[in-house]
Amino acid sequence: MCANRRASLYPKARRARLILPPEASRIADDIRTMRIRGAGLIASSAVRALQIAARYSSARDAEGFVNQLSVAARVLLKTRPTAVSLPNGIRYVMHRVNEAKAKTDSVAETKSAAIKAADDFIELTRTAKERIGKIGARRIRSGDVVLTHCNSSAAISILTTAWKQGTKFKAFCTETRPRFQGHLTARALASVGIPVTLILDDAVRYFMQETNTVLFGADAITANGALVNKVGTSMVALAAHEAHSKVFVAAESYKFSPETMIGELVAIEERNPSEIISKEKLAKLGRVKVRNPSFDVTPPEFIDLIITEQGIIPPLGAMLILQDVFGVLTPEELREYQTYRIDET
Ligand code: RUB
Repeated sequence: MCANRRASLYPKARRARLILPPEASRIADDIRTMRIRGAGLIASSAVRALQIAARYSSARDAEGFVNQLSVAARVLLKTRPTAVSLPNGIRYVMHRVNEAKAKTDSVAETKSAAIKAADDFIELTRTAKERIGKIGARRIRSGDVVLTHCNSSAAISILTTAWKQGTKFKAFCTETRPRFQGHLTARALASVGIPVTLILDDAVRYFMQETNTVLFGADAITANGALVNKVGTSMVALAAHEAHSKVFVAAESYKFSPETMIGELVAIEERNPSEIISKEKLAKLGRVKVRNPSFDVTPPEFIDLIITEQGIIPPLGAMLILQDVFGVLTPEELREYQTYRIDET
């Protein structure tokens, strides 16, 4: 039996368990099933799982170690397709592992480079969110009415920081169907005392007349400054544009997509229709198809500012962040980035 044939006999999750140590495999499952969700947490959790795989590796030389880790990286990359922070986190670690391997054959040294890189990335995600909170809080003013969509820890960091600094404002949170992540945002904002009103996604344009600021998180920012975020974001941004409300995006620099510098598109995840309607109810509708994209793309024209941990940029400044984080890609680096792409795994 050839290797491919044997592999295809295992269901996906079971195969992942064979490649990743159990603790890491659980993290992969949690990302896949959205027990772990939100682009920032997806990235730091996947990197944590990669670190666990590094620790458990029984490879005898640096090359074997890197090969094992690359296989683990590929499994993790497949867990969710849209959050660019995930491949960027994996690349952050693998780039440093490859650099270490270029200098030494020692498996111990290569392993410790992997463990350190993972710790560094996780720390980066923590400090970036804190900085975004501080930088973004300056853009929220007393009397503002801020509308949020979905559940972004970076956006929450801005609003809770502003509130704790004494800025008095109100918030509208959309429910964010079909998975109601807006409830999480409403709870987080209300828990620090912010007056919150939960609204239907469909009521956004109705309430836009009372709103002066819209704040989104990001799953990805493209080279031209477009935002990929929870489905519905572009409709909210369109309503804000029409009403002349400000649109801010909170996005850590590792959410900027390097592939889009060379014209690639960000993959949009389509989830199971059962999140929208049960099989039984659907059957009663007759011959009806259901589609459930989880994200959409908001053009840069509808965005006023992107708040990153490096400072605030207009959407057309996205390239500055990309060049700062990734540099101008040499053909060799480009090959390495493309190794850790979601859709090629
Ligand atoms: C979550 C979502 C969030 C971004 C940013 O979608 O769209 O706005 O991921 O979140 P899902 P954060 O629930 O499908 O993962 O700022 O926490 O990284």
